[in-house]
Amino acid sequence: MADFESLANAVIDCNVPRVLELTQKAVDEGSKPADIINLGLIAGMNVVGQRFKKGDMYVPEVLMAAKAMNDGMSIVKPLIVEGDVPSAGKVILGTVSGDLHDIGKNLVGMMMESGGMEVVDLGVDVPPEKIAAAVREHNPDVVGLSALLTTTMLVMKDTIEVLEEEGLRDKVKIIVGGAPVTQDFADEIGADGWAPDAASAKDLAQELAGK
Ligand code: B1M
Repeated sequence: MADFESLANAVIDCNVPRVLELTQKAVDEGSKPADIINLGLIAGMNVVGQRFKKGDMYVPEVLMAAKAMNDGMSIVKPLIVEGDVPSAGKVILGTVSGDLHDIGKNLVGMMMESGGMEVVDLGVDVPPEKIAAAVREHNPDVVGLSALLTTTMLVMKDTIEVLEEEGLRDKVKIIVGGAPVTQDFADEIGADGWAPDAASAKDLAQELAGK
């Protein structure tokens, strides 16, 4: 059997050459793509998420680990047959209108992808109407909104109102986050959840997607 534990450890250590070597070895030995992803690459990234949550790992290390995981994924992805790796849910993600901060939002997206979720990232400065259009087009389980400014966090409320007006609110769960955003604020604007960091956002999105 392939050495999935060493592969997971190579992701945790952000060791790209070792991730590539062990992923290729697992493929050559005939391991299933789903096992390489779940028992090796994602298992490693899950540990990274837990350490980040506890403050034992920092943003640059998480970004490097995510890169190592993605490099490994690029070997396995072409081998995946549809249905091999069930999706843990689909998320529309964006930084709200007027706000250009995307480092945290990108980290949230990486964590969600590493947790097996499909992420449609709309980028930064995303107006409510664009979120509504994306909900109609992609039919996601969860909408994730990020804001870093005390002024732009108010656009989260506008976004929820537009989704309500367009009859889309009940089709999705909405989660919010970013430095100035709190659980109280999330409750006040009628969001379904708030997460303080990227790893918690992934856990929350998976829980709300219920897959
Ligand atoms: Co800006 N900026 N910035 N900035 N910036 C802050 C946010 C600020 C606190 C700095 C300060 O004054 N101390 C301040 C906001 C003050 C306020 O509103 N109360 C500020 C300001 C004022 C501004 C400008 C207005 C400055 C100016 O031009 N006068 C301007 C606004 C531009 C705009 O958006 N329209 C501006 C511009 C910029 C840069 C472009 C230079 C750059 C952004 C680059 C980029 O993102 N590509 C920038 C940066 C880097 C910062 C700081 C220094 C760092 C933000 C960051 O990336 N943190 C920031 C000060 C600070 O936070 N120390 C600051 C790291 C990141 C990993 O954390 O984004 O919090 P964070 O994400 C976390 C969690 O919040 C959570 O998970 C992430 C990972 O754990 N999270 C979610 C985030 N989104 C989530 C979504 C979820 C769940 C969790 O669910 C969907």
